[in-house]
Amino acid sequence: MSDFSSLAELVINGNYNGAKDLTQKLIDSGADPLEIINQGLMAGMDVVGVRFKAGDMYVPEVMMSAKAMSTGIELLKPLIADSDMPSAGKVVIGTVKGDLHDIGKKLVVMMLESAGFDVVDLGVDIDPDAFVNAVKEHSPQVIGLSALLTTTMLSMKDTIEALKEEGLRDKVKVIIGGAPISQSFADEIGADGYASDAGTATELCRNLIA
Ligand code: B1M
Repeated sequence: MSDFSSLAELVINGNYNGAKDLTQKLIDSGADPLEIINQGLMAGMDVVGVRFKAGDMYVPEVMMSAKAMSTGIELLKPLIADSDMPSAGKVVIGTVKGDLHDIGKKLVVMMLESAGFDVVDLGVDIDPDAFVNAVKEHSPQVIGLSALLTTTMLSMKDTIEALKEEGLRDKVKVIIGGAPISQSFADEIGADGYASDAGTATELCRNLIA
């Protein structure tokens, strides 16, 4: 097994000390930092995304993998010029107005960051105007809305309407997710996509940006 495959395996297993040591070893041996990211760390997180989606990995394991990934990234960041740092795109994300649930949303953030997206996490209880302002400020390609309550999912529709009123709807893709959300609800309110879990959300963003 190559060192890159071993690093991917350490990420999959959530072994952050191992991932840190092997990343350092690869740096010391002169390996290209971007190859360490793409063929080692990100390759591992891609597998995590697939396994999580299939129900073969659970939330605490995914969090350990994300920690292993970011431990390696922290060592590599100073070696990579900002302009060389691979970015898959920019996503603004938040839990909608009236809703304080953020565990799942944080998981989506971690998976997106691990996949190379720049993520602006607005937090929880975000009203439509705040989403609109964030789109104006950050110009993301995708905006992600999370809701865990049947009473707050309607705020997703309000947010899409607010984007339309400000003439921003054509400039940004809207994806939605959370336990009570479904594809038919996404279709009903005119969202660009629905993801049932963090791995699918990452795939969806990749597809929408491509
Ligand atoms: Co609340 N809660 N809660 N809660 N809570 C639920 C959601 C509930 C189903 C429990 C129940 O009754 N069985 C119920 C909602 C009922 C409904 O509306 N259908 C409920 C309720 C009623 C409430 C309160 C109203 C309770 C009260 O005060 N009377 C209150 C509301 C507060 C508010 O938001 N205004 C409340 C409060 C809380 C806590 C604060 C105590 C806490 C939240 C802590 C926090 O998040 N920081 C809490 C919790 C923990 C839960 C449960 C137990 C767990 C939610 C969770 O974190 N799941 C939940 C019951 C349950 O789901 N079993 C419940 C784990 C997480 C990884 O999954 O969030 O689904 P999930 O995220 C997944 C996917 O949905 C998806 O990807 C994630 C990872 O795979 N996903 C996205 C999520 N967002 C996405 C966005 C995307 C794409 C995918 O794109 C943008």
